Amino acid sequence: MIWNEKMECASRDEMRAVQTIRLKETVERIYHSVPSYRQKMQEANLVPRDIRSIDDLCKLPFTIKNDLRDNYPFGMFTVPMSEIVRIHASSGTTGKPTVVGYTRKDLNSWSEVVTRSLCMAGVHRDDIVQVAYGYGLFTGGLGLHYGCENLGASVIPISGGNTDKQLQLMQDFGTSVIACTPSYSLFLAEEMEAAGIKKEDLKLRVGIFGAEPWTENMRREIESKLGIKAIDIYGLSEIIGPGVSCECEYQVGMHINEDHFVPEIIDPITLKPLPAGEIGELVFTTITKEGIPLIRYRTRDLTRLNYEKCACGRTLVRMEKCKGRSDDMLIIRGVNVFPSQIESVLLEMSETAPHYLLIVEREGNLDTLKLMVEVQEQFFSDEIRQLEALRKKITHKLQSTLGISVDVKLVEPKTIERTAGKAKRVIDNRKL
Ligand code: DLL
Repeated sequence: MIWNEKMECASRDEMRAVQTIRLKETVERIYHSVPSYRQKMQEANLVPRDIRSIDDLCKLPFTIKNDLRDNYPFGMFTVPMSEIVRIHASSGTTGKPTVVGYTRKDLNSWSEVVTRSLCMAGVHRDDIVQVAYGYGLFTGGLGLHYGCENLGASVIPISGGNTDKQLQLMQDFGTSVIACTPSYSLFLAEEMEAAGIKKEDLKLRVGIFGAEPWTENMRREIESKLGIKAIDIYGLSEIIGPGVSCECEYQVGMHINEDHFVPEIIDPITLKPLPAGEIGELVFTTITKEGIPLIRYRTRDLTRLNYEKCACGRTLVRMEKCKGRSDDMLIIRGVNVFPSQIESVLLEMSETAPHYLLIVEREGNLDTLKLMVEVQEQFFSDEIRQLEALRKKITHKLQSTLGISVDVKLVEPKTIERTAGKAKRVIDNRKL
């Protein structure tokens, strides 16, 4: 089923007309209510009336994650707080998270795009959807939740983790759709095997997987182990959360809800737009958002766009599976982690030196993050108890800053390799 045929199957001209009207409104709104963005436009010698059509989008200045941090927490909101009905946040590049606010209209648009995504995935109102993305500041849980309710499916808001309970409810409630990170779905499959539960014993038929990159090989593995169709869903909290784009049953690219989020692909070095079909950095402009509309937000995700009509009948442009990032953000068990966040924790402590190495592995189907960090000469001790106390302190600080557990290993001063050029801080051994 196509949820909103008018928008999802519009002709290119119709779509561009809608985008033009909405872009102009958005630029007006931001220019008059976000001083930092107005300043950027002034520096580029632009006023809102210079933006006459969607083709003028490329004249506008970019927005980056640091702009949100510099205006922390609410400085980029364009409505008074009395209009904001929900706040979410995701990791920033250092200590402070990136905060986003939604008006009631924003929440409705969000439900709309998630509902469209679920329909693309072949989910319908008779389905029982187990939402195993985290509920909380992360947008995954609540984003999927309201989309399912809007569709009329039965949602089980179990949130992430608690694998035994996940499996129990899956059997007892007859869950037909699972929504979680792709790596967690493989973990569930492993645990099922260990518990002697066969895929034939379950009613699962579709998985809605996103929040982290995954490959076609992983898709095949998930599909065969769980006996389901594995659908890729993409989004980021700055733009709205999950539902920015999603695959349809044909699984050849994710349809972008471009009447809400206008995509561009740019060269991350020259920042110039690239022609359709070339791989580059994905940039989004939100054109319906009220709480925190963003102009030309650089996602740092690398992909390419395909404007051909899809076999499903939708004309919404498709983005390919993400090919990586143009920055150093890692996604560990669905949680965004910047090496710089870890560095700031280490720099705050007098006992550690800013020489460290992060090692990411995939053990079974779960990501693990190991930190090797040098202890300062004067704190390096022969007494194991003291070192263990320091290790625990770092582990605890990292857990509260990043929201995930890190396996900390203290090493002697001057043992981590120094390089003359760019330090290699991260070794990612996952085969993604
Ligand atoms: O991960 C929103 C989300 C929740 C999407 C549930 C899908 C499902 P953030 O925490 O802000 O938001 O992280 C956004 O995660 O820029 C990508 O790098 C990555 N990402 C999200 N979906 C995918 C995907 C949510 N399907 C960042 N494939 C994005 C690859 C993804 N990477």
